[in-house]
Amino acid sequence: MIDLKSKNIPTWCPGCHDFIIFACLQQAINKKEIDLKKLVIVYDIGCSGNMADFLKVFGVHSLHGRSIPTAVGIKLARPDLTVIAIGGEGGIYGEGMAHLIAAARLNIDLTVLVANNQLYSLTTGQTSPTTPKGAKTKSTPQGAPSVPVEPVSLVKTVNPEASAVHVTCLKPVEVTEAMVTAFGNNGFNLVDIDQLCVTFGKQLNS
Ligand SMILES: Cc1ncc(C[n+]2csc(CCOP(=O)(O)OP(=O)(O)O)c2C)c(N)n1
Ligand code: SF4
Repeated sequence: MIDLKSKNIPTWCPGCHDFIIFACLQQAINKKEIDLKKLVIVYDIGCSGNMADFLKVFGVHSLHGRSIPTAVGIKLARPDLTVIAIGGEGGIYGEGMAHLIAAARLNIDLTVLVANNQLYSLTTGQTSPTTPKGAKTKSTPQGAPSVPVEPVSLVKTVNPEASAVHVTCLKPVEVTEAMVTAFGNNGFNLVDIDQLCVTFGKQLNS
């Protein structure tokens, strides 16, 4: 197995499920034997996006909500590359939602990995598009007012040919397998990953 860790020690809180996604992603890249010279990972802004500093692969640390258009641009310019976007649900289902829909509808050949902790965690735990209705967060002390978005159904609705799956960090083998499958598919792939934020999200039972 090729060591994909950079020299930087991860700064995530002890126990954060981002460590699991980090490990699964390294395993999946190795299992799929992706040519590292032809791999680009685009990171969103957020705790999950901080993986940009911890992985030793080519990549772009993009803007909040803009990892998908950055990834789409790379793929259109260099179709020979394997392109992965990774970010939190705040970036990808909130500010970046229109980009998710556009890339899925166009069936752009890339994989979007979402660390879905139901919160804006880097900014200390505000409600996000997947926070359960009624859940108390820093910005919704009386309970979140809206029903959460359903990303897998949403992607399948705008493009039935696209691949969209939901997995959880509580089952890391399934997370790795979902990534391996997505990397092998042509077309658009969403892997929505339940990821517990141990610091701000214990009340959410994710
Ligand atoms: C354009 C823009 N809007 C907002 C922010 C502030 N911001 C930085 S991280 C973040 C929340 C990230 O939440 P999420 O995408 O769910 O990732 P997590 O930290 O939970 O992994 C926000 C709102 C920003 N940096 N740029
Ligand atoms: S704030 Fe939450 S998501 Fe961010 S590193 Fe800490 S536990 Fe992980």
